Amino acid sequence: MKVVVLVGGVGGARFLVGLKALLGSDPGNEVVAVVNTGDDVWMHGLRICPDLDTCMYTLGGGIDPERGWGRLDESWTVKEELAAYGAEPTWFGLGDRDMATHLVRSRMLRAGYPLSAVTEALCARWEPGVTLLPMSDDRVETHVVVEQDGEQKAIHFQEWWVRHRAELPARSFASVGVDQATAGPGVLDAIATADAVLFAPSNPVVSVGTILGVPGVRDALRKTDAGVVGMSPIIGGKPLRGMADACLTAIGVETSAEAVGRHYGSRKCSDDGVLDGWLVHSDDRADVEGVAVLPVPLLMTDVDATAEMARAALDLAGVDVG
Ligand code: FO1
Repeated sequence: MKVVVLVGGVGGARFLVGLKALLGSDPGNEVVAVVNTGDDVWMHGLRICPDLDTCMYTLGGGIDPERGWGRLDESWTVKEELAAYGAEPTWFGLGDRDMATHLVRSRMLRAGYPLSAVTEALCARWEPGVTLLPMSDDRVETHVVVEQDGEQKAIHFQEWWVRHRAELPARSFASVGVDQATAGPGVLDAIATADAVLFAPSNPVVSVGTILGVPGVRDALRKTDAGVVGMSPIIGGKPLRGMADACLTAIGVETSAEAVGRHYGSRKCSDDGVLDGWLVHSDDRADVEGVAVLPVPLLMTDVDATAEMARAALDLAGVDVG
């Protein structure tokens, strides 16, 4: 069985751990993660790919579980030395161990390797047990139009997210480069040949939303024979982690499981919707026309709980895991 998952960062990686635990034992099962690269950024001459690295480290056992990003047992000597030179940005935490990933990636990119080949090379070390596909090999960067001191300006998503903790009101988001981008190698084919396609409980605007914006992805989702099922990242009207509420507000979507389900829309009853099913947390309710809504526990408290969530999603997608 082939399961394709659209994922972002921390929440998406946690979900993949549970899905891998559910399917991992059977060698006939394959999990393919289409990973958001809209958060990617050049810093200090290095290409940083936060969501790819969070998935790779989390599945490969190198993640710092508290932060949800970067490496376990990290040190920050290079970061301190950069700050001593006044080398901006000083607000972005580049750990010494993490730096090796960015050095290898940047060297390969400069040598002409596409991001998908770089990711494959890095995963040869980490062995995530899940195929990680960048949503695109082309540069697609999320920039945020914010209001500061009475004027509007666009800043990189990482500056908004990390430096300003998403506290500057976001007026809109732009996926810089998306119109010229093509879906990464294997992405559209994986969606077309999947037995099920799942949307991880990732940020519906800047993670899953960014992937949906890559040319061809939305069409592939509307055409695939696979069941397409999402999971709400909003529980009880709030995001569990991160700042999805600030992102949803910026695009005029209410922060609720129902509103996000409606935002993704129904494959059957709308001309651009992508869902057949939508998991909401046990105590939440949602009515989404043309979408089968199922209340189940969505708290990824441990691997078993996450595996049960994955089982419910696959079941709703019409795939029997046994
Ligand atoms: N998030 C922070 O809140 N502060 C940081 O200093 C930070 C550094 C960082 C370095 C590498 C990396 O891969 C991720 C990093 N993140 C940091 C997380 C990142 O901003 C977010 O995880 C994603 O972009 C949103 O999913």
